[in-house]
This record gives sequence, C-alpha cells and structure tokens, in this order.
Amino acid sequence: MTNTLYDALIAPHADNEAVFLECDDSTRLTYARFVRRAAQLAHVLTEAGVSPGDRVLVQAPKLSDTIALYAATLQAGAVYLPLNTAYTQAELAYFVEDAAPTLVVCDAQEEDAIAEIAARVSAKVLTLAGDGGSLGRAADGQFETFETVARAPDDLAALLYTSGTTGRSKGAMLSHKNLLSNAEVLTELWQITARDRLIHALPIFHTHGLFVALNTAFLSGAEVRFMAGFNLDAIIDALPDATLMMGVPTFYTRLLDDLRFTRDLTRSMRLFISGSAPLLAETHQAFEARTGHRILERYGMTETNMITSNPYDGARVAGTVGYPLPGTELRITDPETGALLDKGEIGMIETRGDNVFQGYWNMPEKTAEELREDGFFLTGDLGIEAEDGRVSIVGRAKDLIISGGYNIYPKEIEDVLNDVDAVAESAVFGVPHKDFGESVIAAIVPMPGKTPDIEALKAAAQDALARFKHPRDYVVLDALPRNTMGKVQKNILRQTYGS
Ligand code: MCA
Ligand code: AMP
Repeated sequence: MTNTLYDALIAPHADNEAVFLECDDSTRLTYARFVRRAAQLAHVLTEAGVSPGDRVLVQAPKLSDTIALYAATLQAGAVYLPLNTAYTQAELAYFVEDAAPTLVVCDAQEEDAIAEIAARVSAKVLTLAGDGGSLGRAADGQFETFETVARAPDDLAALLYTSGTTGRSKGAMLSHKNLLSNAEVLTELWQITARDRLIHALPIFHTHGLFVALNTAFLSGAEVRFMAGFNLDAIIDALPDATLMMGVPTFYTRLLDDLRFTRDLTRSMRLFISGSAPLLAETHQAFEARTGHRILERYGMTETNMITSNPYDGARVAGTVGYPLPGTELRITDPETGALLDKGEIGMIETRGDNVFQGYWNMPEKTAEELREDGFFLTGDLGIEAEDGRVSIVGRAKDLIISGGYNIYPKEIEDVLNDVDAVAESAVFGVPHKDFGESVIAAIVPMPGKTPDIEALKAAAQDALARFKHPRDYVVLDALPRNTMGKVQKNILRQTYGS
C-alpha cells in the first residue's frame, strides 16, 4: 500500500529518535514519538467514521497534537481542512456547510457553539486543547501503529479555503503530489537538513506555516522550535540556537524594531525566509545592515504552493521574488486578452506545474475561470520578468488587501457593511501600515438624507468577520470616486486616505 505524502513525510521517521518539536514549555517530542501519536489519532479518526476522501475540518490551537492530527488525517487517507482560529461562528458555518466534513475538530472552549453548526451536516465534533481535549484523550489509549490507507499522487490531501473577489471563499483542492513536489523542491533549494533548527512562529492553518515550514521539516528531519504564536521575546531567546526562520514581513520589521536584535544574536542563523506579502526593499536593506543576513524572499499562493524563490547561492535581490522553482513554469500575459507578453512587460503572472492545485471544491465555473485548459493558473498578481527570468511583483489585478500576511478580500467586507441600515454602498480598501504592511479602511456612502451609525457598522463586522478583517477606520463620503465605466477607483481612495 502506498500513500504518497505519508510515505514521504512521516513514515521514514518511525525510528527517528531525533527531536522534532521543542515547545514553549521546553517539552521535546521526538520524530518517532510523533509518528506513534499520529497513529493513535488515526485510530480515533476511523472510529469517528472518517473514511478515505472525507474532510476533517480543524479549527484548533497551535499544539503538537494539531500537527499530529494533520499526519493522522493523511495516514487515514482523509483530507485535511485547517481554518484560521480567528474566524467567527458565521464564517465557520459557511466552511462547514460547503465542505461537509465527517469530523470537526475544534478548541475545547468552542465545542458547544460548533456542535450546533456541525450538526447541520451531521458531522461529529471532537476537541483539542493543551490538556488533550476529547480527541487527545481518546487517542491516549489507542495502538501506536496504524495501517496506512493507500493514496495515489492525484488524490486530495488538503482543502484550504481562500477568500475570493466575489466575496465567497473557495476551497483550493491540493493533491498529495501538489504538496510533496513543492516540499521536495524547497527542501533542496533552501538546503534544509536534519542539522537545521527552524524557528516556527507562524500559524499552522495556512500554506506558509503548515506546508512550507512543516513539510520541509518532515522531509529533512529538521528540528522545529515550535512557538504558540509570534512572541518577540521567545524569538530573541531562540535565535542563538537556531539556523532557519520563516516569516511574513511583519516578523522582520518587528525584529528590527528591537535593539536586542543584533548581528551577534543571529550568528548561528543560516537563512531567514520571507513571504506571503511584499517585503519592502528598505526592510531587506536594514536587515542586512543590522545582521549581515540577506533575507531570502519567495512568492506563492494557496492554490499553487510556492512559485518562485530568490536563490540560496546567488543574488537575493530586494524587491524581487526570484526565479520560478524547478519544475514550475511561469509566464506573463496580458490581463485583458491573455496574450503572452515579452520579458520586461508588466502583466498577469500565470503558473503551471505539479505545484498547481486541482481546482476549487464544488466550484467548476470558478475553476474554469482561473485555471486555463492548458494547465496555467491565473494568479491575479501583476508581475514582470527580467531578461534573466527574475520575477518582480508590481501589483495585483485582484482587489485584495494583505495585512500582516493575512489576505483580506474587500468584497466580503463590503457585503457585510452594505447590509447595515442607512448604508447605500461602501468601498473597502487598504492603506500602508507600518506593522501590518497594509490596513483596512471603509468608505461609506449613506442613503439620501440618512446618517449611518458607525457603531452599527462595527457591530456588523464584529458578528460576521474575523477581527483581522475589521476596518480600522471609517470615512463617510457623499459618493465614491468612479471612472467613466462606473468602476470604483480605489486607487484614488488609497491616495486620499493613505496617510
Ligand atoms: C492580528 N491582528 C491583525 C493581524 N493579526 N490585524 C490585522 N492583520 C493581521 N495580520 C489583530 C488582532 O485581532 C488584534 O486586534 C491585534 O491585531 C493584535 O493582535 P495580536 O494577536 O497581538 O497580533 P499578533 O499575534 O502579533 O499577530 C500579528 C502577526 C499574525 C504575527 C503578524 O497576524 C501572523 O502570524 N500573521 C501571519 C499570517 C500568515 O501565516 N500568513 C500566511 C498565509 P485587537 O487588539 O484590535 O483586538 S499563506 C500565504 O499567504 C501564501 C501561500 C504564502 O505565500 O505564504
Ligand atoms: P493566499 O491566497 O493567502 O495564499 O495569498 C497569496 C497571495 O499573497 C499572492 O497571490 C500574492 O498576492 C501574495 N504574496 C505571497 N508572497 C508574496 C511576496 N513575496 N510578495 C508579494 N506578494 C506575495
């Protein structure tokens, strides 16, 4: 029986007594112990009725058991569906109803509220918590081996939701091959080995913290300093013994703001990697001036895993995202006509390869819009390719705000605000923000003769949307700026309110 991802990432560690995770409380979990724990969890999954191909929806804290649940889901042949822990019940309800999971795993504290939502699709609910939760406790008494369920390279391994310009989140279907091929390429390119010690402060419900960071650790057998979240003091403490760090640009600007962050502190570091949002050239330069390290910037998407990377050996150029990864094709096309553009011309970044997903869950029309018949995926990012193939991202064709590495689609927020009393229409846009890169502002146009209640707008956002999506400011306008075609000119709003 073969199971593409499990056999490559997890199974080889069955007898590996090296440390996999060191947690905040200094507890250390070996790879071998981790493999046994995943097997115990896999038994609970099958007892809960999870069959091959079923979705296991997970909105759980960042614990070693949560990673073991990812491995267990793979071993049981099911599809791992992780969700941001900041999502509200309203957001969660959409994902549960859309994905129809067999099992929902949540934080023990959320169990009652989530049980009601899970019941709508007859899903079972189990919990994870620092003290085990019902899933952790059920796993404790299980056998420490589990007969791995066969899965082929094209079978689904994960379903990751990504918001869309239409306001409805889309489930990106990622196969075993999609995830494994990307992990193999990155491990080799970034020369990750069992001698590495990775600082892991990212969330584990997105591609960056889950696949880029952890799949490469599994492949290489690296040790992971596993932090519950971004904590400056913990990172400063961990740096002298670390070799590798992956983060969003906010991580690096926050480190630079701390005087304890010095060349000496980073002496044992081999590589700092940045992604998920643009790294300002000034951050890149300040980082090198302070530490002597040149941050390696790479570019990717949920649907495509990683697409490009600056080189490990060779010039890491600030403001560029490097070259297409081995096995990944990239081309730049005219966003209107789809025609291929020449090197040096700005256009839509398209990519094709084993990295590119299988389509959107239950959304064949959306899939057809974004995934061409020849296999190229339209990223919605605008880029330029230099003569030597080096790629720079210069903008976005999609209406998207990236705040602290989290994607925020204005349409989703506008839909919520437009439903509030006295609101005729709204436009949500991003403005530069020192810490998060961008932050969210809402322009509100009232109905004639009416005054919208800002508190009501905030309350609507509170009920419907995760906190990181909430507008940080509201401006009330008589009308939105529009071009002759009637399209709202968000660039004018950004310029006007950018400061
Ligand atoms: C937290 N808050 C935010 C954000 N994070 N607001 C806007 N944008 C954010 N990203 C809010 C909280 O709700 C809270 O609001 C206040 O800011 C402070 O919260 P706190 O928890 O203290 O913040 P933090 O823990 O310091 O978090 C900031 C963070 C975190 C470390 C930058 O957002 C983070 O880990 N981001 C990484 C996201 C990520 O992994 N992205 C990868 C996506 P209040 O106090 O007002 O209630 S994968 C991807 O994009 C592709 C595939 C790729 O290429 O990687
Ligand atoms: P997501 O859909 O959450 O996976 O986010 C993917 C988006 O993040 C991409 O389409 C880009 O717009 C953005 N992104 C990721 N890495 C970078 C980067 N290094 N520079 C600029 N934007 C990036």
